[in-house]
Amino acid sequence: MSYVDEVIEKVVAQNPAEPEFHQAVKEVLESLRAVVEANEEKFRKEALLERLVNPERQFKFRVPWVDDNGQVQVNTGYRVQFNSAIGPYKGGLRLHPSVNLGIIKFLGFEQIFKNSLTGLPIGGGKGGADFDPKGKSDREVMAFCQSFMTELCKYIGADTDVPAGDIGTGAREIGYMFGQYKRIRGVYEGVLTGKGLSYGGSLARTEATGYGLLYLTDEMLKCNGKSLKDATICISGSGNVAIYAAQKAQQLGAKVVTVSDSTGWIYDKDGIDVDLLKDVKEVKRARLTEYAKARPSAEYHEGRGVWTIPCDVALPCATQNELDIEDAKTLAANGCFAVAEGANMPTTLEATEYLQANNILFAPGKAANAGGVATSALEMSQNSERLSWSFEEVDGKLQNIMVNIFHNLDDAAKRYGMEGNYVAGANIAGFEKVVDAMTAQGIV
Ligand code: NDP
Ligand code: 2IT
Repeated sequence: MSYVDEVIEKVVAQNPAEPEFHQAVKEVLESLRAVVEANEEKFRKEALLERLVNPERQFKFRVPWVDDNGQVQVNTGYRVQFNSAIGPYKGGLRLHPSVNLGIIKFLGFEQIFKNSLTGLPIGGGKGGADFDPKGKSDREVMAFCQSFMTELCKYIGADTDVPAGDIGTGAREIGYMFGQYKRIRGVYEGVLTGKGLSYGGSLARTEATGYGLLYLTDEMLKCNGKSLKDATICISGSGNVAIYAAQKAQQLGAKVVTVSDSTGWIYDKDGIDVDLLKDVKEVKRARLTEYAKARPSAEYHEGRGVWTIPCDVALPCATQNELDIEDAKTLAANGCFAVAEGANMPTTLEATEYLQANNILFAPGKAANAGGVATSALEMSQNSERLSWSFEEVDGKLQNIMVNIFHNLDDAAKRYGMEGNYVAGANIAGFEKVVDAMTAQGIV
């Protein structure tokens, strides 16, 4: 049996009931076959792949807090410190009822390669809890965040592990967590990114993932003789990534006609009104029905369905496995020519293969959404030098990073005779740097 197949089998056997983690490992290792085969003897001897798929360490902890009725609630918190070969662990904190160890491990594993692709010195990690901030008062969110950080603060630090936002963790949650870290540890340091501008945050971090997604998509289209100008775009999600993806898409001359949340979706034939969407989601924290009420051109539909609307470009920006094989077939039949992942692993393996086989340009999340973590690394740099850069300076660096990422993965795919396969290109380019650093540092 090949080394790749052996390791995939072991991962499935040793990590039962973690289907998302299996999926992420399979996607990466399958596309690394050519690289692994070229170095099989050495990699096997050094158990390189086994070391890559096993986190350096992981924490699971109790998070008790008191709700507004005086009732004690208990959630489970996680932090997986996956790989520190190229820098301190870096990755977000997801707060969502679906969170479990397998989800955090899939996200942490993806983060290793994503962070490597940014070209910046950050290792891979991820964390979170099965806490649902939706419908909670600010006081309840604060109580949860303080309890969560009371435990997490033992394992993180500006030079060891630097968490940030993800689903359910935005500026409010980062603020409460930062306050508690500082109170317990007694140090004012850049231990979290995505901070508010008044206490060490970076301009353009809020926009970075969505903007970066569009910078990379724009470059991918240009290099394939296409353009975002006048393109019709379907976006899923209506959170941090989706909102700023829609904003930048419009700035680049495209028309965004859909957004969604966990209960329904909007088709707005006149193009999404981003200011209204921001008011509904960022200020009122309301459902998309509020958007539809305020916007005569918008239709609201229950359930899922954004991929049924004909589009040129699809940008899944909500959550994992939200674009399946049936969606891929519908997109292809409707003439879609590019899919770029704003979310982490939103496209199933089967759907990804279908899109690629039908010559639809496909940019995987670990490249396409790397602008968020890249800008987090820029926030770390600013915190270290105790300076703040202008919006234009950060945004300019972000653009360069995204364009470079695209060319790195394009080149890596070409080097291995897989031109146009950006999934393979991203995995190979991300892997090469991590392997080089792991090899240089010996068996650790
Ligand atoms: P937010 O919490 O801001 O928004 C998430 C959006 O996705 C909401 O509209 C939410 O709807 C929807 N959503 C979440 N879970 C589900 C689900 N199970 N089914 C249907 N819809 C769902 O998160 P972000 O925008 O920050 O994150 C979106 C994706 O992007 C995630 O995959 C995240 O890992 C990834 N990402 C985020 C980065 C960042 O910097 N924030 C960086 C790189 C990747 P509702 O509000 O109804 O739950
Ligand atoms: O998935 C991701 O890259 C993020 N949620 C952002 C991580 C970060 O450290 O900014």
